[in-house]
Amino acid sequence: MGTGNEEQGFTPLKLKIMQLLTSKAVRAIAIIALMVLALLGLVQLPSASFDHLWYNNSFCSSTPSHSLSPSTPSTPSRDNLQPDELNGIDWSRFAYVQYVTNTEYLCNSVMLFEILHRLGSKADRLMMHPSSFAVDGASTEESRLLRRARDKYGVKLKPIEIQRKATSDPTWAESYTKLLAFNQTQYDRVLSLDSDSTVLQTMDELFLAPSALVAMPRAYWLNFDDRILSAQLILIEPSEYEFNRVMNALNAAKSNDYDMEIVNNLYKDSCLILPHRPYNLLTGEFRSDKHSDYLGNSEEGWDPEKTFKEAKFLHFSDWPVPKPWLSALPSMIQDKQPKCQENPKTGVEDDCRSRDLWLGFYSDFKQRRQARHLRSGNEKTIDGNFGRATGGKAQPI
Ligand SMILES: *[C@@H]1O[C@H](CO)[C@@H](O)[C@H](O)[C@H]1NC(C)=O
Ligand SMILES: CC(=O)N[C@H]1CO[C@H](CO)[C@@H](O)[C@@H]1O
Repeated sequence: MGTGNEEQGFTPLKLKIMQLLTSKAVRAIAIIALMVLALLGLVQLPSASFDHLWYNNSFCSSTPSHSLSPSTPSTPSRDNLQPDELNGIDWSRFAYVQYVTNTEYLCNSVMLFEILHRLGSKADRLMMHPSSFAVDGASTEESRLLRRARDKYGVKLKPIEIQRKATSDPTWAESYTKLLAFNQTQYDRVLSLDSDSTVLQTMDELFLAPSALVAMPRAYWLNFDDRILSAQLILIEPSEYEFNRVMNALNAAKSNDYDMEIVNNLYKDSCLILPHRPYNLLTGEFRSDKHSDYLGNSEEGWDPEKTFKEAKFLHFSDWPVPKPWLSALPSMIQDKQPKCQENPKTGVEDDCRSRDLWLGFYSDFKQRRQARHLRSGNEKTIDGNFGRATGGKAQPI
């Protein structure tokens, strides 16, 4: 019985282990463990190549990639392709475009193209200038600036006829010329920028926005309920058909309907709305005490530095302060510059960030313009053309 006892003592234990090993729970655990191992193996191997594709952002590439379709021998080696080529983006189909009607705006336009060049923007740069401006073989101020734009900043020059109408306000009489951007059908898409502005960051990504004949931001500073579109920045798909529509609207326009009214009438219900934040900031925002229209909500506090950092396109608009290439009286600046804000902790009005940024916008513009004067070696002429001679005429927004 002793052995029997022993055996009896041993056997149940062995049996228990056997039973345990074959029990549902252990089988289930084993299966799960195997599955986890298998999954880890499966996930690990391809993950590197997915990362690779994702990093190169070529998931939606029109160019087939190695790992997805290895049997395309005619495709150039992926190592020889730039990321943009992998994405199938041909930036020469797109252009930043500006129109110029006089020497003063020519200088502004060259300054803006200089920024786009300096920031390394990828799309073409196209300047529509009066055909009366000679480019080569002349030593006029205009030809010097046009050659600088072409040779230093890679700007393509397009001679055009200024579009005028006998309108009531001469400030805008030539602004119809902007609408010639609709006629630049050598491009799939153009981004028209007003030149009384500063580009703070490139806007190449706008050319890849969903297709729309016209895309514009709102004039957020105007009456909110009117939902007016701002023509300071217009993304256009040029076409003969749309150009004819625009020209017909121009010919039929009333004397106080300018480029902005024309594009609003034609596209207010069909255009793609671009966020005015960050694509259309006014310098005047830094003087305002109400920021909810720009911010798009009333909860967010005004942070001038954050606004400046996120903005891509800054338009000079501070009526009655004159545009930055005209000289304002020091008393005007003193009077109209942004007020320093009260620091809630100390009660002292020592938060002057809005004012410092605002003064910086103007001095930056002046300095860049000045630098251009000095480099021209022809300071007197330019000063006569651009500077004090214009008498600081202010333009309303
Ligand atoms: C529009 O473009 C066409 C083709 O380039 C050109 O012949 C025509 O003169 C342009 N129209 C205007 C008003 O610039
Ligand atoms: C063509 C290209 O840009 N290839 C890059 C894809 O991403 C890897 C890094 O994940 C780079 O090493 C390649 O140069």
